[in-house]
Amino acid sequence: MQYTSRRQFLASVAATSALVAAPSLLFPTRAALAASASTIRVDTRVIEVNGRAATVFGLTQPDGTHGLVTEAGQRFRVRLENRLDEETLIHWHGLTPPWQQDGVPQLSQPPLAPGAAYDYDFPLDRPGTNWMHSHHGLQEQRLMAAPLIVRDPAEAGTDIQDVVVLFHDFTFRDPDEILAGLRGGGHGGAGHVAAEHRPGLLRRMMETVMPMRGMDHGAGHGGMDHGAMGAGMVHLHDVDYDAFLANDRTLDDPEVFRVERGGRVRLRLINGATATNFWLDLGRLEGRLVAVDGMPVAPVTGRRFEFAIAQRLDILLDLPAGEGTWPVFAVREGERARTGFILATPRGTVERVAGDAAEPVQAVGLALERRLRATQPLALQEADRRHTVTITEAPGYIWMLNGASHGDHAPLDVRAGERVEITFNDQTTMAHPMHLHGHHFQVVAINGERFAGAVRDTVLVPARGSVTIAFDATNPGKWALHCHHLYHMAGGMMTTVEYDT
Ligand SMILES: [Cu+2]
Repeated sequence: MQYTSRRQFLASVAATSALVAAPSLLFPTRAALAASASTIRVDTRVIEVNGRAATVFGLTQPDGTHGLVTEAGQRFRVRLENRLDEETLIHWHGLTPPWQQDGVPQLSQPPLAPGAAYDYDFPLDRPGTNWMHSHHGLQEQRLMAAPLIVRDPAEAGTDIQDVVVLFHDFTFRDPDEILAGLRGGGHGGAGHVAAEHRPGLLRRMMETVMPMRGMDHGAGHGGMDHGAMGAGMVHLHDVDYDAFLANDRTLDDPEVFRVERGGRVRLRLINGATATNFWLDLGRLEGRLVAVDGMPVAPVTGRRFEFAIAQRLDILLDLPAGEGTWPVFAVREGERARTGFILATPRGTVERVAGDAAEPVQAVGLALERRLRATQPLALQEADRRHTVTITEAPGYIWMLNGASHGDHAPLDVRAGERVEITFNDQTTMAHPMHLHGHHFQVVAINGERFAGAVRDTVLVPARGSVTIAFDATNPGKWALHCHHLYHMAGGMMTTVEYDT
């Protein structure tokens, strides 16, 4: 949670023995948590990426903490201050507030004007690894995203070390220009040959016709990677990136978390990328996945985990006895590009790790999703109402749910108290991470095959496939339901679920 600067880190390495005790010091006491509201300032900050300075956004407390750690049973009392010279609004991804405090501009509340502040106040019933991010324009691409960790008071006495990492995809370019390029607006200019400067649908049609061409972005990104779904070609990426970040850092200068010899670690991992599905790669370690999107699942043991946009993974690690150093990676699907961080014991030697994986990884699919089982599933119940949401795309980078882009959409009709099922039917060549606000849902079918899967808030709907989710309509209001790929959402891929008490 603490974003340590390189200077601070070097200073703390000098005091290695103190670092072993540090985890408990990183978290405020319960009394301190209860005492007062937190302030989160939306501001700019400068980070270094690939040796260049980059001005990005931040969501920072007055003491410099990026994001927020709090505890279930407390109220979420946060003053959000907009210190930018533009409007903004922050969504608390994974929380289930009253709908007016959900942070979606126009739908929940007006955007926050420059210099304005807003006080959020609602109960926090549930622990979980969540995050906060802008829901305004394309601000999320410029790193307006931070962890929002709700700890379980029942775990307060345990000596599990939390390691919180937010992953992101980074570009030096202006996100508005990227979107204009995707729309075919001709913002490419001389010398720009990036894939996204061709209209998306046209490019994808070309790929379908010429599957063996090298396609969009260079190294290791051959046509074979796209065939993972079987029938027809699947398209993975709309946007090229300059870097992938883990807590703002690349593998040139990764964050090093000092861990105890033989200790137990809870990785709280957040895919805060705008347009990148990752494979989480534990390297030489084996871990137990115990929660997705902050909600507990029957443990799944493994070394590599599919990790779609906006999802969270909580992974428990029992470190080997003795000194050691363990890099943990997030690799972009279909490519070798990766980012990561390092776990190291007090005397573990931190060596440089390669910026790219040896081989391109596969497309992210639903192999893991099929294996997940909620430990707190929805009650067994027939659906009172069933909706189908069909996903389509039109030239000009227009993305639609049930044939309409956001603004022209018809809200999905739901009544309070109902068990609702929504089947996402994806007719496009891309997978879409679909996120429902204000509720947790259970994944109950993939491609029509029923099972009682994970309870979560974001699920990847595969290209040309379908996923069915179920939820109980117990939080009346106006809720966004959208693709969490930022450029798809900007292209119209959002509808709403609306119901009264
Ligand atoms: Cu999408």
